[in-house]
Parts: sequence; C-alpha cells; structure tokens
Amino acid sequence: MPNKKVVDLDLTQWKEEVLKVYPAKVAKKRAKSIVLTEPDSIPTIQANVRTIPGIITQRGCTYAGCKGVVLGPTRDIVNLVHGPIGCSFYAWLTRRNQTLPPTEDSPNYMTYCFSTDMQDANIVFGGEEKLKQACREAFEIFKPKSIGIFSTCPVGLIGDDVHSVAREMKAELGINIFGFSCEGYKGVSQSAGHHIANNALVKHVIGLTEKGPEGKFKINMLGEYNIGGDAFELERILEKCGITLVASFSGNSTMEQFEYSHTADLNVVMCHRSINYVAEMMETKYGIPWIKVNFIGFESSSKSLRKIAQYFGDKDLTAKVEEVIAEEEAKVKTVIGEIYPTTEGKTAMIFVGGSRAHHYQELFNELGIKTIAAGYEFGHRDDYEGRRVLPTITVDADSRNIEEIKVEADEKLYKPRKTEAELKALEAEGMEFSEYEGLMRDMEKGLLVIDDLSHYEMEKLIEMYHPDVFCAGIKEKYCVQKMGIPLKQLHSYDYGGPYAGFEGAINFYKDIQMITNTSIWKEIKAPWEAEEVIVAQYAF
Ligand code: CFM
Repeated sequence: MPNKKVVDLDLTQWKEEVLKVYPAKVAKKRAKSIVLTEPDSIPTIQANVRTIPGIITQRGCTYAGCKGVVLGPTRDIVNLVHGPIGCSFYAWLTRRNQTLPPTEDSPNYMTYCFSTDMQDANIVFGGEEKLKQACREAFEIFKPKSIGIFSTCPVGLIGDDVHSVAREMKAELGINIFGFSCEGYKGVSQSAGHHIANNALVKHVIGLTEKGPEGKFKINMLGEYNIGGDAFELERILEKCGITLVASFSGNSTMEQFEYSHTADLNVVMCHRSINYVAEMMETKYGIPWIKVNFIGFESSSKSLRKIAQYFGDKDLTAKVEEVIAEEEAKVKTVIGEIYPTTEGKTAMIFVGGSRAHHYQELFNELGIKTIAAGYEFGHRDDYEGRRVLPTITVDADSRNIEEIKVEADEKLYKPRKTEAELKALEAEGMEFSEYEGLMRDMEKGLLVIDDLSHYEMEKLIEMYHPDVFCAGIKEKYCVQKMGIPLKQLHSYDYGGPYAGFEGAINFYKDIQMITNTSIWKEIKAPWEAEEVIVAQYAF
C-alpha cells in the first residue's frame, strides 16, 4: 500500500529553505552535500570533506574512530591513550560495546581507562618518558599480550614519537606493542581513525599465529562491533548454521583472533566504511575473497546467510541455512504481524556514522515505515554511490595525510580460496565479490540524502516534515525530543538491543512500536509553537 503521508511530502523545498539562510560561500559548499535520490542515475554527492567551521556537526575525531570504534571492543589488549585525561575519560566506557570472556579470569581490560594523563610539563618537555613508564606499569600490573598506544592531538603537536617508544617497549617487555598516529585532528572525521587502526592491525597483528580454529566453513566477520550485544546474536545464528566464526573485527574479539584471522576462507563485511581496507588487504595478502553482507533486518539477515552458503557451495550447509531461516522466520513473522498495523505508514529519518543510515532502512521497511531522509556523518562517496565511483574520487590533502599501505601476496601464507573458474561460476550465479552498491541504490526516487548534516539542517528537517522517529545519537537526542519528536539512538541503541540478526529484529520492532505509538510526544509543544521566536538575518 502506498504510504499516504510520504506521497504528500515535497522534499524538494527543503534544500532551498536551508541554503537561503547560509552565507553564499557556505550555501555553495553545502549544496553539493545535499541530493535528492534518483535510483536510475545515482547522483554525485560531496562527502568526506572538512566540516565548515562554525557549523555544529555530528562528527567525532580521528582518535575516536581508531581507539573507540576499531580497537575499543577488543577485550585483551591494553588500549593506552597518550594524552590529557579528558580524551581518555570520554573514551572510557562511554561506548557501549559488550564482551564475553570465556572464563571469569580470562583477561578483559575493557572496563579500565589507561592514560598517560599528560600534564603541562609533558607538553613543554615531551611525554615519551612518561609513556614508557606507563607501558611498564601496565605490563607490571596486567601482563597483557599486547599494548596499543593511541595518540591524541597534543602528541602530534609536540612531536612525541609513539612508534619508536612502541618499538623500544616491545623489545624491553617482550610483548606486542604498537602505536597509532591517530591524533584527533588528523583527518576530517573518525573515518581517518578507522583507516589508521586497520593499517596497524594488518602491519602488526594479522598473520602472527599460524593455526586457527578448525571448521568446514570458516569466515571472519568484518565491521561488526557488538553494540548492544549484536555480535552475540550473530554468533548464535552462525553456530546454529554450522559456520565457524574465526575472527570478528572487532565485536567480542581477542587479539589472538586477529592473529589467526588469515586462516578463514571468506571475509564478510558488515560496515563497509570502517573496514573495507582490511577486506581488500587480506584478499591481496592471503587470497581471501570478501562479500558485503547486512545482518540488520530479517530479510537482509536471511539473504546474507544464503550468500555465505552459496559461496561454500555445500549441499548440507545450504539445507541447514534454509532450516534455520525457516525456524527464525516463524518467530519474526508472528511479531511483525502484530506490530505492522500500528507502524505502517509512519516515517523515519536516519543520520548516523557510515553504514547504519543504510542498514537500518531495512528494519524500518519491515514495519512499513519509510525513511524519507538519511545520511552519514562521515561516509565517503562509495558508501553513498557504490564502489564503482572509487576511481573518480579525488584525493585531497586530507586523505593524503593518512598513510596508504601497499601489501603484496604473502610468500608463505597466500592461498587462493577458489580457482578463477569457481569464482567466475559464482559471479555468473549473481554473487558479487568486493562490491558494495551504497545507500542510494536502495532508496526510492525523490528522497533526501544529506552528508554531514548540521544541527540547523536537522532542526529544519523536523520543523518541515515531522518524522515519526528520528535516529541519531546522544548529542542530538534531547534537542530532537524537545521538538516533540522521539529520537532513537542508533549508536548505543539507548542501551537496549541487540538489533542485529533475527532476535535483534524482534527487539527493534518492539522498541519502535513503543516509541512511535506513545502519546507523550503529542503532549509536548515545541518552543516555536508555544512562544514567540525572534528571527534574525545576516545583512550584507
Ligand atoms: Fe561502521 Fe559502526 Fe557505523 Fe562506524 Fe560509528 Fe558505530 Fe555508527 Mo557510532 S563503525 S560507520 S564510526 S557501523 S561508532 S559501530 S554507531 S557512528 S553508523
């Protein structure tokens, strides 16, 4: 049934309305990051460029992407922050990854906050000695297998060499220690931090342990960070199907998993933005092909499982996967059946990092809710338009600032998982390797896609279109709710979840039904409805 509310919406006015309040230069720049979707001829969008100074952005920093996102969920590495205590405090348990050590005394440092706590004297005279001392102290107390050293802004400004300290400490303490030049200012967003983190994992960790777990169908899950326990649900499903999860990058992970991850036979990529580099490099170095999957939503999860089974081409696995899907489908469909009539026809807007603004549209579709505006904080053009645009993306000074490492086939460990002919045959069946089609391919014509949404633009979206639910993060939550619109956090799930896989889909349906059907929002009057608003304009 056509969504009536959506049919009546004219999203074309929004861009005009927003741009007319910006100074001319700003308007010209922002115009390139705002497009209306056109699935038959995907438009070009400006992305991964610096935020205009003065604009309130949703973005975070490079250090956040490196320390918080990629290495944060790994439980047995001491993640030591070299910098002032504030950077550590805000990265300490303010994320919401979960982890499940196999036994009570297995190492788990995720609840700790490790910092060199730099003081004025360290900024003036250098902090390398303090950093060495911190490594020794961490080793003394915890005897960890590895230490990762993360650089914050001042470290880059004063020129402390974290890499030479890491080398020296590695020799002295005899454990794996490596550093990251992930100063917050290094790139235009946290995306640069993902790249820096992944480079170090490829250089210093992957391939170190020869033997991994046994299994007939061995995969790595890339770009899944166990937010709200998502990884636990995916582990449950894979195990039920008889698929061996060798390593997860990096939800519920350990360093050892990374070390033997090269023994898997397929890499499946969830969040393309944060980890496509690892998938590409592991293919070149070890011969492991990668495919894009999406375990957000019932349909997507089923499709992803079928893709994995198709790759292995084993009759028993295919049958098992179908059996699992049928069993889970029965539960999921019952819940959808109950909830759908209460959510159908509603609208959503999603503005989060670099992949969920795409993936979560699937879950909303399953409830009959249309996403009318979406965008990434820090996605690149390929995340919007698909990997086919990669050769046309201009390399600017900011992207050149991030080390691009070149890997070659490993003399000992490279092993093609399939012959050329086998790969060709799978492609002929419709299987796409090393491919991501991006967010815009999946959106209907005439919807809004906005990169690096500003706070002003967010308010204007809500004022003009009153979505039934707005998805973003904690920084946006209370502003949006004060406007009378419920906000669902998709970075932390408002401490709910999991939302991935089959059980996760059921949790999401129930939470969204509750959020979009409560009457509390109708009791709130937005400030501009209740009081007079003073309007100011620039005079030129
Ligand atoms: Fe990938 Fe992520 Fe995301 Fe991301 Fe993130 Fe995240 Fe996100 Mo917050 S890696 S791009 S840097 S899926 S922390 S687990 S929720 S912005 S959409």
